[in-house]
Amino acid sequence: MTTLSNPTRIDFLAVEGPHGTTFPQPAASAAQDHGLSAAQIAAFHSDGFVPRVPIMDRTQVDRLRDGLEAIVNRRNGRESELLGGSPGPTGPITYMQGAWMIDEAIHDLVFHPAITVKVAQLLGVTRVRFWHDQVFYKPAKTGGNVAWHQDYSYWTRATPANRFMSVWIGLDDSSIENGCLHCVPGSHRWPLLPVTDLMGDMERLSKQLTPEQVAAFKPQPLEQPAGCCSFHHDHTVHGSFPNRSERPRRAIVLNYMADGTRSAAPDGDLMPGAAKIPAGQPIAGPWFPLVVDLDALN
Ligand SMILES: O=C(O)CCC(=O)C(=O)O
Repeated sequence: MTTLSNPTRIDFLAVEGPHGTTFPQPAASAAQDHGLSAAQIAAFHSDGFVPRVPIMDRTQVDRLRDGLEAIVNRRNGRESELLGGSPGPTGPITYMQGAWMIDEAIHDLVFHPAITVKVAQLLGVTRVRFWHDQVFYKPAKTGGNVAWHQDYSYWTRATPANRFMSVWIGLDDSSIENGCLHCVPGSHRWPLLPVTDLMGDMERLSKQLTPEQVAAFKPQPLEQPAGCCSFHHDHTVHGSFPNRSERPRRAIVLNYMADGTRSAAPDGDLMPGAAKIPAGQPIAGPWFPLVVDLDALN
């Protein structure tokens, strides 16, 4: 168990970069060290995801686990600032948004170059902004499934599509037994499917698929050690099965977008509590910080 240095009431939204020392920024010259290989980038474009990418060491994993457990057990003290979901335990999955605003290490993970440089590469852009965070915490034995879905079907208030990247970060070794993430290879080329209830049953999406999509529906389990992440495209169909194991399966998901992505929200509301961004305007500001600028690093 590491010691938490999480001073109360730091306005993390005002801190556009790491606040603590868990995830230091590299010297500009070292940024290239964080890139993916050509084979990984090719796999992403072919499959719509890249699994098992190491991004942190055991000390960093422990610090994130401690921060997450403090929130889930309501020891953080700022749980009321969470945006969506609940610190739990509320059901088969504890789901929340906004943990990055109340825990220093989760905040700093958003800016971790081992993630952000790769996101820029996969999106084929130099500047990337943060979109939002999510926690999917499946407790031992009782953790439930996450129904098949495409992320962009939830994000049509921002435009255009194909400019977003989801990063699934495991805080535990994840396996088929404890409900690892599954992705459907090639589904990033499918059109946008209707929204399904994330906590609904796994059969729901199949009713929306064409016979060709049903034939191509071959989900791949993304088993990976704690401290690794996977990247998936905003149209990649993904989901996960229940946790049947004796250990939890905890994950933080960070969602990013290419700089220049615009609001398409008729009322300007992109995130509860955030300043409104009228439809047509670029998404920017403290809720959506710039996390990497490769031109500035090179
Ligand atoms: O953690 C899971 O099982 C689901 C994650 C997910 O839906 C996502 O990364 O968008």
